[in-house]
Amino acid sequence: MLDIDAIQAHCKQDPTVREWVREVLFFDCLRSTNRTAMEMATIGMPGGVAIFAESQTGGRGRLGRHWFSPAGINLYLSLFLMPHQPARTFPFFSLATAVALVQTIQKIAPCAARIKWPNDIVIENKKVAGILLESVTMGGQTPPLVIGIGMNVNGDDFPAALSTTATSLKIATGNVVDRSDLARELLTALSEQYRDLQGQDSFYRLIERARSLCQTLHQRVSVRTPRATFEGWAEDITSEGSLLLRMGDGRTRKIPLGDMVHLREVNENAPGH
Ligand code: BT5
Repeated sequence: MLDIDAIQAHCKQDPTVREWVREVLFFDCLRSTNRTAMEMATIGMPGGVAIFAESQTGGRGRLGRHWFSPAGINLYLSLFLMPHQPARTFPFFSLATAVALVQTIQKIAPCAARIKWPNDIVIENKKVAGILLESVTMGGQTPPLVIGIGMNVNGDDFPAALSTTATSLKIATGNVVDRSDLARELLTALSEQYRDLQGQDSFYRLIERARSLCQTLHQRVSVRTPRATFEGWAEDITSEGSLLLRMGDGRTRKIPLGDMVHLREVNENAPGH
């Protein structure tokens, strides 16, 4: 079981975490932590809530996809925030979350974890964590933001459909990882990254960090947006967080963070899809 008291105490004591998380809720089993967080958001509850579940029966990925969520071995977390920032900046929270996840893994379970732009964390090309951002419009008010994180920590038994594309920290390092330590470090890293989004040059610094932790760059990729699929050479992450693709005809195309629905390497049975 997660050490609820230790995680709650950490959130009260760490001043940076306190700015973002004022309440931590734990559930044995939820349909989806994101669903619960979105319900809180839509009935107008105040933000600053972290919701953990030991298992999920309907864990969700993007576009109605499912997140495999067995009990007691992994992390399923949603943060419900009211960021006081325009909704157009929300995609940067996704990148900031990815950076925080890699930093946390490097600290608690050192291994070759990298960002698969924009919202997967992979180890040797297998998915160890996924991020799902959700929001709703609230009739002119600042919209809430729900950031869902699923991380495979000590699971080593995946359903057949995921057996070649998913991994866990335990599989990658050979060690059982203390999930409560991981949760505390993660909340600190997330809060630090989100705090940094508020400062001057903040997006610039985030992009620099994301570039250095990103495995998507400098290879051929296929990117599916809601409008079309683009194939090209992933050249850079631009200052707006877009993926810069060099197309076959030599021209470049920017795939905005907010447009990003799906990304996989060309000619590869890539994770997550
Ligand atoms: C994501 O979606 O990667 C976002 C996943 C977010 C899950 C968290 S858990 C806490 C919070 N509450 C929720 O209900 N959701 C969030 P996407 O990029 O669409 O990837 C989904 C795909 O990843 C699936 O179609 C599978 O192929 C694969 N997948 C499912 N479960 C997995 C797992 N545990 N590990 C690795 N890959 C998985």
